[in-house]
Amino acid sequence: MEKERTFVMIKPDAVQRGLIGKIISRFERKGIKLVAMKFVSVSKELAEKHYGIHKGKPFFEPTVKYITSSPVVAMILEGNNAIEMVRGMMGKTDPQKAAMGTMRGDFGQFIGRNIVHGSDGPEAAEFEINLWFKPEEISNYTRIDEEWLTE
Ligand code: IDP
Ligand code: MG
Repeated sequence: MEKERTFVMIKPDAVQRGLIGKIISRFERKGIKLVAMKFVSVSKELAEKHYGIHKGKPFFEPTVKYITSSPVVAMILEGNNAIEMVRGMMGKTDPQKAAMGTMRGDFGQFIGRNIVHGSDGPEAAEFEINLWFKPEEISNYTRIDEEWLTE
């Protein structure tokens, strides 16, 4: 399995509902490594770039409004197969359809308030990491449990 980095955002609804710790805790207990993190009041410009591929879709404007409505926690997570693993932990886009046990399934109710974002593939991960973080904001380090996470 390949070591990957992915961009994750704890969205405004989760920040407002006091779920930051619970969400980060799920990534920690899974053994995914945090390599960058910051609390961000998102500008309209950044939100529009982040959701650029959805421009023109009916949910584009409301989603930009949602993401800029309150601060978010932006993170880069690293681990084996991290992109797909994080998507799996988040669950389907619509919390009504997301399985129980996933973050969206456990914490959310509506597609327009779906708790968390994770890059959907390697290209998106690269684009989003570069959009949200400067290289010097990323920490390269080894966690003491890393050798116990793989065979
Ligand atoms: P994803 O976040 O699971 O990758 P996308 O289809 O990429 O889902 O959509 C990006 C975000 O836009 C969603 O997470 C959600 O916040 C919002 N969104 C997507 N579809 C809808 C919708 O039908 N109604 C309201 N918001 C939506
Ligand atoms: Mg997406």
